[in-house]
Amino acid sequence: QSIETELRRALERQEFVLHYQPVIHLLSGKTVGVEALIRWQHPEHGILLPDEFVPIAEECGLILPMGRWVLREACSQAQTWIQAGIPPLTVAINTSAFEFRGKNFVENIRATLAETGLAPHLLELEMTETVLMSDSASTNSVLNALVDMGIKLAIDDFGTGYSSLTYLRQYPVDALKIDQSFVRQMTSSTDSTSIVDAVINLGINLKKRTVAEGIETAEQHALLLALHCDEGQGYYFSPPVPAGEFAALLQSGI
Ligand code: G
Ligand code: G
Ligand code: MN
Ligand code: NA
Repeated sequence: QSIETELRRALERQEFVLHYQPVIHLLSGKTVGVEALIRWQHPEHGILLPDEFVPIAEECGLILPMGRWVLREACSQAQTWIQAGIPPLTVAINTSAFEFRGKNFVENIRATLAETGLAPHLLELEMTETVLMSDSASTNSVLNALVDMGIKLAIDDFGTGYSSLTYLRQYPVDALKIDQSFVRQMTSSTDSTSIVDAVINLGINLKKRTVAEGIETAEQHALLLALHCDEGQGYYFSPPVPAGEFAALLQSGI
């Protein structure tokens, strides 16, 4: 059977799960957020990563129901943590450009927030530069509707797309997520260090939060702190973990 059929069935059988990676405020060391990342618990192949099935879901349109599931699951989990007494964390979800263009995208988010009770300012949507490059009146109105609702917007993999900086002026973005390729090369390549430094300064001047991705070493952590990067995530702090392990992770004071 086709992978498309399998994907459809996996949605029905609830074989998808979200793993959560903490986002740390670098100066205080406190966990201030969490990024939700989808995984497929395949009955035969074990845990599959999104690169193996998200592109297929985008091709066949299943990304729309999948995205709605991710949104509801992440908001509901974030609200569950709040009710358990964990200090409120911003929950970031990855949104595909296809979802942005889908009908009822904004209304579905509004309904999901109402249903789960999560405060809008605790939801952050991560989108790639591609979404912003489509430069249409509808992109603008969708983003403004989200911001009016109080939702946060972040540009994922910043620096790897077309990198026209025009959209930073045009769209109400809150945060820049510095791609892990720059972070990885930072301590060996002065060019990468310069790029990271420039992005952080762009963030400071435009009053946007900067979040470094893929921090793996103490050296990278120290350098980002010295460059005044606001937040970071990566294996140095914690890999993405199942929801059940996340509370323990916070208590251990990563
Ligand atoms: O850890 P990782 O293998 O989870 O993520 C790989 C890629 O998959 C990343 O580029 C991430 O943005 C994307 N991704 C992870 N979770 C989701 C999701 O729920 N929806 C979409 N559209 N993309 C996701
Ligand atoms: O594209 P996006 O930034 O959403 O994807 C994040 C991806 O990076 C996920 O696949 C996640 O599992 C992975 N990831 C998170 N932290 C690290 C890290 O420290 N090192 C590496 N190599 N990957 C990481
Ligand atoms: Mn992301
Ligand atoms: Na990224």
